[in-house]
Amino acid sequence: MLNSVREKVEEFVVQNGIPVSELPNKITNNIDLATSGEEILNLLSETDKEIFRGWVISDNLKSDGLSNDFSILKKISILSKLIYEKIHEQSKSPDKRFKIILSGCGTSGRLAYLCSQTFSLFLKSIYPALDYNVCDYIIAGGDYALVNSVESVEDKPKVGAQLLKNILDEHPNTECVYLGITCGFSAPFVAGQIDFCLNKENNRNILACGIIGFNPVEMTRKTSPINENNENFYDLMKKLENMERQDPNKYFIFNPLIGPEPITGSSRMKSGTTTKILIDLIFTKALVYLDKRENSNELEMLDFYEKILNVLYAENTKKNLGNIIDNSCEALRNLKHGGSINYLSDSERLGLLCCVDASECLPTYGAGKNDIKGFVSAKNAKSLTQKWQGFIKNCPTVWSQNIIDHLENFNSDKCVFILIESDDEFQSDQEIIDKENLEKILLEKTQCKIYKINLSSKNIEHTNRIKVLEMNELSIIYREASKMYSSYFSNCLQEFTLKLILNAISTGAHVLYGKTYENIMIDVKVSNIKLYWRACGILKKFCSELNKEQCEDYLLASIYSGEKLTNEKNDIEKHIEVATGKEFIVPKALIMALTGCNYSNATLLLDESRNSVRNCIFKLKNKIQNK
Ligand code: S6P
Repeated sequence: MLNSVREKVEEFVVQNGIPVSELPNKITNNIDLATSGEEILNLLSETDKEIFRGWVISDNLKSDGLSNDFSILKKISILSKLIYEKIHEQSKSPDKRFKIILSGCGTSGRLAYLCSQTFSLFLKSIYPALDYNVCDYIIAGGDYALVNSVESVEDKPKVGAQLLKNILDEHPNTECVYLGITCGFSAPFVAGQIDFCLNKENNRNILACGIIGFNPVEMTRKTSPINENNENFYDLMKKLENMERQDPNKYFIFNPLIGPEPITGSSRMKSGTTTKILIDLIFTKALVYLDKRENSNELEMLDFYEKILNVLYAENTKKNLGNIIDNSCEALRNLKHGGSINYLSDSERLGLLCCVDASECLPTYGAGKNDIKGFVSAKNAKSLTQKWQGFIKNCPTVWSQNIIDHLENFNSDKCVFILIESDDEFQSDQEIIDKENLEKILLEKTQCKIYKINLSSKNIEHTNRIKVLEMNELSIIYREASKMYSSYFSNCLQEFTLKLILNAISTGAHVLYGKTYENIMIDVKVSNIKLYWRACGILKKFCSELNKEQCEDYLLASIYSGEKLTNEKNDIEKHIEVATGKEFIVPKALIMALTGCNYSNATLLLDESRNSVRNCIFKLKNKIQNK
């Protein structure tokens, strides 16, 4: 007999056999038929609401959203109290060192970085004597992966465990809270770290070990052994679940069931947003304890996020933001005629979000490195912190050099420039480019379309060429958050706002451009184990008469360009190696599976549709249905 809502939802997911993180979302099933940015926003508004209000599975079944998942809220409270006690203890006796380590791959690692920086900097501002970052981060692939895709390291549990060990070794006698993030409960990199934490020999300085993800534990990945005992991620999660039951003050599984992503599997969206909210709440609540304020209420904090959703998806904003999405899509349609989408911020914190969103379009939508870019404005690269200088060297989508040197890149009316206006407290001592001057030059010397997104407390003037996305209610919300909690919380809310806006622009522009079929990005790159199985899942979804094995065979035929397979079929790592860098693997496999044609003919059919995967599949499906 199933009692709780959670049990019923979990049972549904397990019976269905597909993890929530890989399911298509019913709300956005027809997102590829949307004809405007505003229509896309209507859909995203519904899927984002699921984070707070729950995922509607059927007329009788709905999961708890963050706002009524009391077991998760309770865990937030316990962990934040522990963090508070340790920070407080350290502020009294500085030799008692304490560290929080956030870790993840891809977007999860990027959020680990962002959240750790915002929190550490804030702590330094209230405890000037702190001479190290209380909150540290690990990202698979190192800092290079902050703005580049390095999907393959995700599959390496030993690398994950070693990096965690390195931090612990570097800080002996430091008590640590470890929080791993893997939205799909699928990244072996994070599993390796969980395995490390659960091992008694390593456990001495680990005060707490937690994981964030958005699937039932039962749906944790069961393939890929993680350790010498041949245990897989699922085995470890079962252990963790057991330990959490026995010691709920030390072990934590944060896995609210917020429903599938608007673009199937794109965990940078809802899951990334929810990850951020969970971490924001844990840290904000710890700060409230430190401040000796009245006890805080998580529901009241969540209310701030929902208020922001309401502002973002209000009719007026939707119209203006929808317009930015439309023009951003136009820029993509005109890539050959100077079209491009460019974000710019003069805050390191928000600038990182810009660069991250832009760089995620490469692996998510197969975007080219010039299609969508993030800029951090500074007079010259040298004035940025060392970390940023590293990014610039490594990343094609981050430009911080004097933009004026690159004016020729914006000299088309199809090029869109989106300036983020903020009054950021954390600006470092970088030399900020004179924004008015930049605007003047953009206006006088280029033809690009210019938009401003106002996240500051000031009003900004609209002009003929500069359109402003003004959301006056935001500054009231931020101010209230700062007054009731801390300026840290208000910064978290600002990051949340910008993340949603940028995700909507980049997703909306690519979907309108025709990059998805239904809500599925078919042309997924097969660059790690998760994506290999996702590719098989896509084939299965569109060719339901085939069994799993046949789907895998079509995928392999495409990876090996129709040649006979000479490697072991179960050597997935080898298949991924061969697939890396190849184009249109899944679309070609799908064409072969749908039509029964060979690899060369699949290539021809795709060519005939000018590589528009959506058009090709659409035509083929119609043909098959009309037979
Ligand atoms: C998803 C993004 C990926 C994931 C990464 C980690 O939109 O492109 O880089 O963040 O694969 O996934 P997970 O499930 O371990 O958080």
